[in-house]
Amino acid sequence: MSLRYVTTNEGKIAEALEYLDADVVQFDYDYAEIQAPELESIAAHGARAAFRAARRSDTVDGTDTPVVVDDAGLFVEGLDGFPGPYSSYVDDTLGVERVGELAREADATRAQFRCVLAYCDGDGFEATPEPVDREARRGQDLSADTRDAATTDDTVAGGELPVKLFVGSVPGRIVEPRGDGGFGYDPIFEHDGTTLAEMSPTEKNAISHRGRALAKFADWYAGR
Ligand code: ITT
Repeated sequence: MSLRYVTTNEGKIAEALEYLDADVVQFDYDYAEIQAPELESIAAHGARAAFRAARRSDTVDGTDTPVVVDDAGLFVEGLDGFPGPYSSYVDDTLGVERVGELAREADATRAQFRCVLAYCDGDGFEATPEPVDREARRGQDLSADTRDAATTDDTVAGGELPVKLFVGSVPGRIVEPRGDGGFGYDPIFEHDGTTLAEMSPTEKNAISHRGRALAKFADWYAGR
């Protein structure tokens, strides 16, 4: 059965294909990202929304198609984790080079990249406890969660759709842009003297946040 990799970013698909021999297809579904301080909640929420959208769009032989959402972010330590879960918005507004300048001007160049993969197939399995900071989300869109829990079509016995999370991270530092490969923040993120944009896709996968999360996911998925 094919696996839908939920992203609008083709760079992510290219990296994912190196790990997953399953029949992976890109599911270009731009799910509304909730505002939350950690990637885990955003990815889990996205996986449930994407699974429901995939189920609406087609059901192969009466079997639901599994989905995996990939949410990533750059966390600059000396800037309190900025841009973190807002990396996409900040890329679109300030731009990657400006983020690099801000970090260097503040002499805050230690950083890490994090990636969270969230898997959902509509079946019951031992889900990952999902950290949700209710305080931070007070007044935000809690209604979606309430609706999820209340709609029988979206639930399995015992609660809302289970989601399994796989996390990967890589430490590094922010430098002046170098290299033409990769995408997003790759040119300003250096690991062991080389920016991610200077690495081949295989070299990046071997050390990257996504590669680490994908390796864990591929292991688990092979046994499923
Ligand atoms: P989707 O949400 O559709 O998957 P996106 O590119 O917006 O696409 P994210 O929200 O996960 O994906 O990414 C947040 C930002 O971080 C965005 O600007 C990406 O380009 C960037 N990013 C994600 N993974 C990256 C990686 O491996 N290397 C460099 N930048 C990355």
